[in-house]
Amino acid sequence: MDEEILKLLRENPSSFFSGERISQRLKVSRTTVWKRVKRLRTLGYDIEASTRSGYRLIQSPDLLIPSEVTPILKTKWMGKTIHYFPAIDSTNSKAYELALEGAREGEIVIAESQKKGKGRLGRHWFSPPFLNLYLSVILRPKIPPQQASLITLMAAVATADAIQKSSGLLPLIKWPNDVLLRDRKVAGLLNEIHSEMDRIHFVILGIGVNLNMDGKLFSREIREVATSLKKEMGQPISRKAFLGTLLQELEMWFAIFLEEGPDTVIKAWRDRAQVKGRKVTVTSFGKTLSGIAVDIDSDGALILQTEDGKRIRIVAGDVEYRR
Ligand code: BT5
Repeated sequence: MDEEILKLLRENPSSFFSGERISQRLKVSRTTVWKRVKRLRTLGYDIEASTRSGYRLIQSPDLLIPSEVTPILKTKWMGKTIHYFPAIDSTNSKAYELALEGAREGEIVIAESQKKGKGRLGRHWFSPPFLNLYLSVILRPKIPPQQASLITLMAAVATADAIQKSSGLLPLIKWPNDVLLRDRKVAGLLNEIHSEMDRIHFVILGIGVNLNMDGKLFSREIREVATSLKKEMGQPISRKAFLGTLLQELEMWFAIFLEEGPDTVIKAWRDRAQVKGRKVTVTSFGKTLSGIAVDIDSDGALILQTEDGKRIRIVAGDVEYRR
């Protein structure tokens, strides 16, 4: 109902909408309307109330609720259905559940905070409320499961481009799923797939981007390794505008991936990752290897040249850059 009240108030932003008319349109009592307006105010909506004239929306907070996000979306199909939660365990887990129940490609899950935000390998994604972006997109690409990691590369390119367009800063992608600004992690991606041997049923594309989190708010665990757009730009960013840009980039890069095949995505990834020739230490399935990153191959695996000259293909793991 909050959404409907806001919709009515937005229809005529400069004038008052009487409590009587709102209650008739929504078929609820005037007391209910007043209670809802009070609740919206606690969320940060500046709503003027006058006993004679009714209600008027003065200013909206930067929330990611559908009625704030939908009007600014320029995508064709992505994000047209938004599942919004003020707080949730994990947007990826919710999107997975929805996809199992038949949610369509392009439906998205957004939360203002996550209690159990997921990183890879059971790690935690720090997700405090109302500051950042926690997004999961349901995709149903008709590709074999071996190509699933290319979706991660595609999403990393889209996320890096959204960051660059929104901030003017130049991010760097770190294999396989980090986006860095000045060597610190500003965004992380977690893709989960549901598939059979030769067919993907769906991919959940999970993206966390630190937007307006101040340095002092970072948990101790990540203070030295993480950053946010606000920290790097020195000013806050509109979260809904960023979400709009990110969804546009994702829609575009996903189309490029499906229409042109992986090569264009891999080339774009290479341009934004500059991994070639980097000295790295890789941890993969409990083993640690050092060497020089040679490239990524057509399936998105990292090719490592070890110190004894062997070339090894790494399909999953963590990379640390060495000087
Ligand atoms: C990732 O894992 O980077 C994937 C993160 C994906 C998060 C999104 S949010 C929306 C969606 N729903 C979810 O539940 N998850 C996805 P990984 O490469 O394993 O990195 C995790 C590590 O990054 C942690 O162990 C910390 O060291 C660090 N970290 C945790 N929170 C962070 C944050 N907010 N910013 C930067 N680094 C963080």
